[in-house]
Parts: sequence; C-alpha cells; structure tokens
Amino acid sequence: EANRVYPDPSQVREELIQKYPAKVAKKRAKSIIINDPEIIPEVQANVRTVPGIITQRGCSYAGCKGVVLGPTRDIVNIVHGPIGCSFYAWLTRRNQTRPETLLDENYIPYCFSTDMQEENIVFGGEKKLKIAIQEAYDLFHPKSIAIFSTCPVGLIGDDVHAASREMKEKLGDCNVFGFSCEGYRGVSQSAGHHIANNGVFKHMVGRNNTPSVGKFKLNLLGEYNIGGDAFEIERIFKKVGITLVASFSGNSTVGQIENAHTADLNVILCHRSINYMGDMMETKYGIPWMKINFVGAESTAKSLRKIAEYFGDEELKAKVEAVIAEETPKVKAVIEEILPRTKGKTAMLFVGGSRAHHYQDLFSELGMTTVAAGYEFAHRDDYEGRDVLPKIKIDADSKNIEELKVVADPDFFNPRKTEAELEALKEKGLEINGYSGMMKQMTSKSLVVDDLSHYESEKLIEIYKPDIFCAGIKEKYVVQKMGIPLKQLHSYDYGGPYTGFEGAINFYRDIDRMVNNPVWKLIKAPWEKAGNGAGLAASY
Ligand code: CFM
Ligand code: HCA
Repeated sequence: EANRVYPDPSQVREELIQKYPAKVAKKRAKSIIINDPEIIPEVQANVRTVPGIITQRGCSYAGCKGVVLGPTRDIVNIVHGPIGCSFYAWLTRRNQTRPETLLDENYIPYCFSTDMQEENIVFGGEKKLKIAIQEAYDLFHPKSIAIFSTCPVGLIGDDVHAASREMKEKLGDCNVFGFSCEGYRGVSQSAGHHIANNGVFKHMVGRNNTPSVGKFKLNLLGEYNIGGDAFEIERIFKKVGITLVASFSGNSTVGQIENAHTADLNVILCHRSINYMGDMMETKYGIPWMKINFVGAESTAKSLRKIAEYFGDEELKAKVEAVIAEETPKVKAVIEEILPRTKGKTAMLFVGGSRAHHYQDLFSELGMTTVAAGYEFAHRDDYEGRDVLPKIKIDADSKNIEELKVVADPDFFNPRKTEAELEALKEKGLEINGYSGMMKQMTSKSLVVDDLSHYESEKLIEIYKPDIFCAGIKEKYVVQKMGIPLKQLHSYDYGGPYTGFEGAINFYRDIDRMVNNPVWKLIKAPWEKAGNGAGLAASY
C-alpha cells in the first residue's frame, strides 16, 4: 500500500464533471478543487445546489431544531408543521444526555408536533399552535418551550413569534420563543444554525446572572454529545480542574445556557454551527473565544494546553501535563497494535461542516491518508481559514439571515483580557478568534469537493477505491454495496464516544475492524466475477 499510485487529480476533476450539461459542469467545477496547502485556492461553498442533483444536504429546520436546540434536555421543542418533519428528526442524531437525577426534566426522548393538517394550511395554524403550547405546559410545566417553523409555516404566514409572546405572557413562568427556521431558508442546514444562534442568544443567554463558581470557567461551543462525546470531554475537564459553565449544547440544560455569560472563555469545537454565538458573546459580554478540537488524541492534548495557556496558571498547566502523561500511554499502546494494519490505507470524508476536517486527525494517527474530503454545507472559511472572511464574495446565507444587532451591555460587559494580553496570546500561537480551515492540513493534490453529489461520490469511489468512506445514512448502503466500508461520521453508526483519549481508542478500534474486514472482498457473488461465467450453471 505504501507504493500506491494516486490518480491525477485534474483528470479526476474532469471525469467528475464531464457528464454534466455545460452550465452545471461550469458551476460544479468551482466546488471541486485540487488542494495546495501552501497557497490555498478558493472554493465555491455555501451556494444553492443545482436542482436535480442528488445532494447530501439537509434543511434549515434540521440545522436549527435538530442540531443546535435539540441536545438541551429541558426545553420542550414543539415543531409547528406536518408530522413527518418531527418524525424524521426524532432521536436520529444520537445526541445523548445525562440528567443528574431521575426527577430532572428530560424531553429528548419525546417528539412534539402540532401535526398540521390541510385545514390549518387553508385557515391558518396559529390557534392550533397555541393550544399545543398550552397542552405541553399543562402536561410538563417546562422552564422553556421553543417553537420551530417548518416550510408550510412560512408559506401560509403563521406568526410563531407572536404566538410565542402571547403564550409566554399567559403562562408567566415559562420562557416561550419561536424560530423562523423554515426548511427552505438559506441553502442548507447552515442557515438554521445561524437562526438558532440568534434565538438562543436573544431569548436564553444572560437570563440568569448568578455568578458561576470555579477558577477556570469556560463554555464549550459546538459540541453536541453525539454518541456520548461530551461525557468524555466532561471527564477530562473534571480531571484537570476546568469548570464547564455551559455547553452549546451537548448534555446541556436551560439553566446552564442562561448562565453562560458568567464564564471567562468560550472554546469552539464545531465552528460552523456556532461561530455566531462566540462573536455575539464577545461583543456583548467581553468573553473571547478560541478554536479547539477534542477529536484526535493529539488534538485533545494540544487543545488542553491551549486552554491552560489562555488562563496562564502554572498549576493548571502542570495538571494538564499530568493528565496528558497519564492518558497518552494507553492511546499509544492501541495505535502501536493497530498501525501495522491501517498504515498506508486511504480515507474519504464527506460530512457536515466540521467533521470532514476534524476526523482527518484520527485517520492520520492511524497512518491513513485522506485522499478526498469535503463538507455538505460549510462556508469558505471552513475550507480556507477564518482569515479569508473579508474576501468572501458568495455567501448565500447572509442574504437570507439577518445578523442580530449586538452591542456591549454596559451592566455586564467585562473584558476578560486586555487588548495587549490578547495580542500576547496570539503571539504565542493561540489564534484567539481565528483558525485555519481544512485545506491547510490536507496534503498537496488531494481533492476538496464542496456539496458532493451522489453521482460524484460514485465516480470518486470507482476511481480511488478508498479503504473507507465516511458520510451519513443516505450514503451508507449505496457505498457499501460498492464494496467499500462506510463509517457514519454523523451518528457514528452505533459507536462512540470518539472525542478525547478514550474516544480516540474507540475510533481506532472501529476503523481497524472496518478496513481490515475480509467481507468487503466478497461483495461480488462468484458468478459476477470475470471469468466465472460458467460457474453458476456448473454449480447447480
Ligand atoms: Fe457541526 Fe455537528 Fe458538523 Fe453540524 Fe450536522 Fe452533526 Fe455533522 Mo450531522 S453541528 S457541522 S449540522 S459537527 S448534525 S454534530 S454530524 S452534519 S459534521
Ligand atoms: C441533519 C442531521 C444529520 C444527518 C445525518 C445523516 C445528523 O443534518 O439533519 O445524514 O446521516 O448528524 O444527524 O447531519
């Protein structure tokens, strides 16, 4: 495998687009890029998918309700729309939660919907929505109820915000707020993230001013506890003595989020889904943010060191080093065992807006090369790095989603670091408010494809024959029928956690099992193999 010859990327690019009509080919070409980590080329991203192309993407409602709000356990999330939108978003993301006691509120297993019917489309659905809010309140008395708009809501003009305000007033002790996250807004889930960030910031953050306790207090942004990822990060934080004030939003509660503005630092794991929150909290409360990554053992160690460096405390730094020293040997031992079996193998990653980048770390720890990767709905900064932002010409979301006007709150603005301190941290390589995207880390001449189409995925597999393909449920069985194992990087199939040190070990073992499973070579029936034409008849 070490001598593997990779296909010429420019030929691959040609092959991917040659069957398309000229106009489509021209558009797709701008999203299919041959990487150069030194002079990072421009990638067309966050633009509308060409109609007719089978995309991996989802919708704005998914990004708002499922992704950002979904993992908070004590909000009743009511979907205003036809039942399918709720049903297909019901527990499919594997975001886990751990209430402290059996009596603690946990609505994650439930599926709340207004079950909109034709009659509501014709005569309006606001009345039904208000009845649903009242019913949920009477049954559960939750602290918060959030309302999510599906496509028909925007089409018929129901005002979910007015209905929420009215019900909040009426109920008194329940925070009710709505989201205009109709599926068709923007071009993908990404618009829904932005809408969710704005709503959570406006209606939740800052409602509880009780000072949080702890010496090193931070919020973890962009971590959603898929497969228990947050539990592993919480375990590590606890071990090193870091206080997690709020998580946005894996294993989180309403109370945490309402109190988040009392933390001293925001660390961001998935930048795509929650960067808006980091920026808004910095403007209003003076909390700086920095990018970290707990996917991969090395990245975890690096991120812990970065956090310790930010707080600048010698005791914390020593504790971080002690924990890394304690956790690393077991990780190394597993890598040593597995590496001879995974070294030189190749991977492709096509997911979401951050994992296609982060999971490359785990593969490189296994000696595997990422030959092609791309996001479903990321923006140019996720590919090229945040410093490209001012140059961005095409940003479909900003046309659709209004930025919240955020200003410093004189009562609560507390600059956690002076300008000079922030500069000093930057000089130490801490990248406060910045990070480099996927392409800087990928090898020269690897392929970067945004919003990969179904057709292109089949072509890529035919050409490269990767040892593993990483994507989601829609791709899984099509790819496996081609004889290539598919690891779901959304739900982790049934696995996880994959974060931190324990998670890295879980991932190595799962990948080893997949890429070295002889079953993939048996995908063709004996009579389908070349030269075995007579085999079938002869065997009967
Ligand atoms: Fe962020 Fe996510 Fe992702 Fe995302 Fe998603 Fe997800 Fe994902 Mo699925 S928030 S961008 S919208 S890391 S749900 S937990 S796995 S596509 S790569
Ligand atoms: C979403 C959620 C999703 C879908 C995963 C998949 C998730 O985008 O609506 O396609 O397999 O992680 O659950 O990304």
